[in-house]
Amino acid sequence: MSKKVIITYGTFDLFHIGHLELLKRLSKLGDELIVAVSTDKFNEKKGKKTIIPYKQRAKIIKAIKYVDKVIPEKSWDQKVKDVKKHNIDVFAIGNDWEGKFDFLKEHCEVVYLQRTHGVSSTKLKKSLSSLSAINPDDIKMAFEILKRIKDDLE
Ligand code: C2G
Repeated sequence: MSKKVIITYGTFDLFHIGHLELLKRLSKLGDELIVAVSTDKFNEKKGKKTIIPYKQRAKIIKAIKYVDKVIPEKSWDQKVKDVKKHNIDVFAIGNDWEGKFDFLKEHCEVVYLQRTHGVSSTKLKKSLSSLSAINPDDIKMAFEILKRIKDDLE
């Protein structure tokens, strides 16, 4: 009985529960899960600025127990070659890409999985940048005011 091989593609920046849930569900679709992680150069082409560099993102994904192999994603048009090279049975990705990779149906099964709601790397980046936008002196002043109120209440 030959192994059922699954492949997916992604940036996986600021690894979060949405990524983990997706990898877990992907691993249940077959016997071997290959993850193509977008390189920093390719992300620039995608117009995405990542916080965690490629090497570290690839290492994090490889360390996830659901993942068997990590390959680099360097271009939009490598998918057909990858499907043939790795004898892929199923191409799967989150449904934010619904329909975008149907052209692969000629070569393998194509599955779009429901994304996990309420979490995304973009959201995390926004929170981080709004946090870092706060002036430390303002925080200090806020604490002093709170302390004075507390003292007054005692
Ligand atoms: N994802 C999810 N739930 C979230 C966030 C992300 O299921 N809350 C899924 C996405 O649908 C995707 C994977 O996690 O399948 C990785 O998401 P990104 O890192 O945002 O990947 P992206 O930059 O969209 O790259 O060639 C395809 C691209 O490389 C996809």
